[in-house]
Amino acid sequence: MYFKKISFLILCILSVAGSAQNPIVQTNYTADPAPMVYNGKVYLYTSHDEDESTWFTMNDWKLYTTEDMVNWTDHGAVLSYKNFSWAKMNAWAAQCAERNGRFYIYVPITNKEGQGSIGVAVADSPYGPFIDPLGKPLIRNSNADIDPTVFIDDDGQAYLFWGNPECYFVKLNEDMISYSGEIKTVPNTIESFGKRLGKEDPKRPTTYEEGSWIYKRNNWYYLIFAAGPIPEHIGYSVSKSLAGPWKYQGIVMPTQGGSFTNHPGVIDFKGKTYFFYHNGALPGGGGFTRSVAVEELTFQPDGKIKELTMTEGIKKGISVLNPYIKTEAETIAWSKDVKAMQNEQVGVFITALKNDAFTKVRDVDFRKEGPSTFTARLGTTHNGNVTMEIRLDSLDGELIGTVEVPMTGGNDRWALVKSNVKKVSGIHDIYFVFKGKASSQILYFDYWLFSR
Ligand code: FUB
Repeated sequence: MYFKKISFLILCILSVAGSAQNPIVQTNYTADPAPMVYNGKVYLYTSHDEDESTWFTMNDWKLYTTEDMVNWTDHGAVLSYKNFSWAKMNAWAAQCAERNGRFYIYVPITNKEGQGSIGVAVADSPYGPFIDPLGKPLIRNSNADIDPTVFIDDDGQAYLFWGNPECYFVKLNEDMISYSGEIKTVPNTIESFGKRLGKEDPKRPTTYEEGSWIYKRNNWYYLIFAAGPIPEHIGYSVSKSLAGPWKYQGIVMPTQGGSFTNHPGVIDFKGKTYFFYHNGALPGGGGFTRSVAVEELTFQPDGKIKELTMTEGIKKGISVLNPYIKTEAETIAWSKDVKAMQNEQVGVFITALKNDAFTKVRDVDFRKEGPSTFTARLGTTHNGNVTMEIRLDSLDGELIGTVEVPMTGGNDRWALVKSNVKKVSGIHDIYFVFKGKASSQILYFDYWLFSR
């Protein structure tokens, strides 16, 4: 336990220094990761802890994407519990799946009667807009109706698993918005989920707690779940059939990370397997202000998962970023003192909160020729002496350009600014460093690109 605390402390120090990749979003609190691979991209849906939450104050679901596993683009909130006419509150752990070019997101919400329920919303694009086709919950089974996970098997049969403290499952119909057959329960036995340590609780005889995730590999199904007692760790069970019997295998990730919950999400992407989870690693972070992180997941020859601990994250990106096409300012590998926001004028953008706030973009490939011009859409409410420095490879690395940020008067008013930059070639990390004397909201920044 002492070792885990120390290593988590080291992680937090690395995060402050900017050499970490975890947590993967620093511009908002995120939780309950639900990654989905579609057309060569990872779509990461998350729940969202509001700033300064002291309870699960969660109103919407956010979307982040990546192609390289190190630079993540923030697409803002793609759905809110308010989009469901029957909902009262609690936009908790969701998951999205694609079927025949349509996207189905399964969401746990507390209904107007105060009951746990699972809804579904449908979109023609992974970015939304998602619409509730039913106008009522898909599942209203018990007050254990939280944390849905959706899985479409190789034969096309889709399943929904969910629940706390029981693990339920049902077969979804091909339309993905209805189900057939009875709702079944995975037997909450020590054989299925392992013996719970600590104080005895007749309602929770095993380690199964919540947050299930189904993953398939080599014809084995893995049921990965948040495990108790609290503070949670992540455990897993395997079976040859989704109907069970499940056999408990042990720990995927021990209790660590300063949040009393954790939540798994697993995908295969470009030849590797990735394990997403959450912790309390951001400044101000904790059990109700969580952050999503990712590690590579590996297996033993017999299919057993190699136990993981929380680290500073993915070390090497899997592709480079092209600086000669428009890149959103909210495409970020790491940042400090920056907030992501969204409005009607420009969608998602970032705001630098303090002097020396920065964003880092990794593995930018300037190629041999290199650029001569940098263009950015940005603005500020302050008159004079607000700049954005463009540096290479570290916070105090080579300065290749400085953008003077004009006073536009508000984040609903923007300027397109061109600046000359020094010639640079090859692959570099870029640091955008924001400078200004104001005590808050130094500048806002929407997108950038280099040109020759
Ligand atoms: O985020 C709210 C709840 O906390 C989730 O539904 C659980 O899985 C736990 O992470």
